[in-house]
Amino acid sequence: MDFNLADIGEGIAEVEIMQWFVKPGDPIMQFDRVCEVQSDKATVEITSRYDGVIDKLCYDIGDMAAVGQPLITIKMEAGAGEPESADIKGAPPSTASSDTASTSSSPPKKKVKIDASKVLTSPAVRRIAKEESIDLTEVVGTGPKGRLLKEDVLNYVEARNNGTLPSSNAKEASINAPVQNTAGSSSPTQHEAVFEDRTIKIKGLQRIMVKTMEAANMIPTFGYCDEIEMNALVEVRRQLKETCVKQDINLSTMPFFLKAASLALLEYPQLNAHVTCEHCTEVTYKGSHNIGVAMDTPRGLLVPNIKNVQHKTIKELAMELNRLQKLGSEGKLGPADLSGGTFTLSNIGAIGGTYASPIIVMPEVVIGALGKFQTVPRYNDKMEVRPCTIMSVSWAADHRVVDGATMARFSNVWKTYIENPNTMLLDL
Ligand code: CAO
Repeated sequence: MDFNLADIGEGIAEVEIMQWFVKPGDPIMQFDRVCEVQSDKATVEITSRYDGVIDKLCYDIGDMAAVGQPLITIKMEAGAGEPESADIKGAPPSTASSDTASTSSSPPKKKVKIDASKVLTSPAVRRIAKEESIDLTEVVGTGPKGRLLKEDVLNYVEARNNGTLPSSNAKEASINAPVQNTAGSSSPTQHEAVFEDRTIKIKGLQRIMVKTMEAANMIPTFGYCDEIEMNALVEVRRQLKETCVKQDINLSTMPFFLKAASLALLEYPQLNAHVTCEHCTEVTYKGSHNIGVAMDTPRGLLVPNIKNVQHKTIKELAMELNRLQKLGSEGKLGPADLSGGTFTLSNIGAIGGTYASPIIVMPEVVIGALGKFQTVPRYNDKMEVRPCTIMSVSWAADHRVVDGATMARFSNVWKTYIENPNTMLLDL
């Protein structure tokens, strides 16, 4: 029978197949893992709802699977003893594995491809292999019990890019000459640039980004930029940082930016809103300030949000941000943190740059990009030059529902809170 991909919520219509945990011929029971899929919201493991034997996988790794369509087909009569034939039927005759090559019932030369999901390695290494479009079964593992280490994959990538990979069957060749593939055998040319065109399929999170960004780019956007003096905030943060460190909390400037945004949104609630995407026929002013933070993660750009910023202290915001950053770096951000945002800040300045042109996170109506802190000379009230730490902000607002004057007034309020962080105390 067909096993359809269930609706995983959040309006997700399709997901990418990241890895299969089963292959045709495998017996499967309810709650056994079938595959891992990825949407723009999260990576999710799909488990079986039936007992039986896997008959067919309907997609290859990297394919987009549609919600409601068959993911696999399962033979419901378990234990019929047919796994081997199904296995050979489903496998292309390419790389040999030592297991299958020695199966007595198979012709001696018959080659059955090993399932990449069975290769002994970590999710991080799988991710690198996926990004580099590498078949894990082609790489020799040098870790304990043949475990595939990160450097095994990186060495493989370099060898491939340098054109020094054994041509037809890298793994077999490497098994015959394992010394050449160890981490210490870097060739002097390994850091040389490869002056060749490379065409790479756009998939995974990037493919999802293509769709969402194309749609967001249709929004008529109003841009507004300003400069913020950061001297006072830098000093306040310096004073509070030590206290937070003792409590194992990393206090960056972001929690202050988030709190200032929430306080300013109390005055301008029309900027904390959702619009109906396609035709913008309705706008919903959102009750909670669920402020998204654009995050540079190993998976790419993700925008988790901190819920109810209006009810949180700066310390609580720091703790939430720490939690989200940890999950982001581990690739574990889930739908609960990635959905429901109402307004977004993107601290691209943590990487560099002064001004930016951010793209609205639909269906929200405003995003702000923060530039790099820079110490520059500035006049004070007495026309004396003094060093001043400046940060730029670049807002983008959906001009269908937000006018420029409102955006500017909101920005002024936000700026005043940041330039005078003590004033936030009055409103906490
Ligand atoms: N200018 C200069 N330094 C900055 C800075 C800025 N705008 N923002 C942060 N820093 C500094 C911090 O002060 C910290 O240094 P110290 O601890 O020594 O003082 C260091 O950079 C690291 O900060 P952080 O990244 O841990 O903390 P954060 O809370 O400021 O930022 C986050 C968190 C998630 C916003 C950030 O790590 C990030 O991912 N930014 C990139 C966002 C992005 O990619 N936007 C583009 C979206 S469109 O593709």
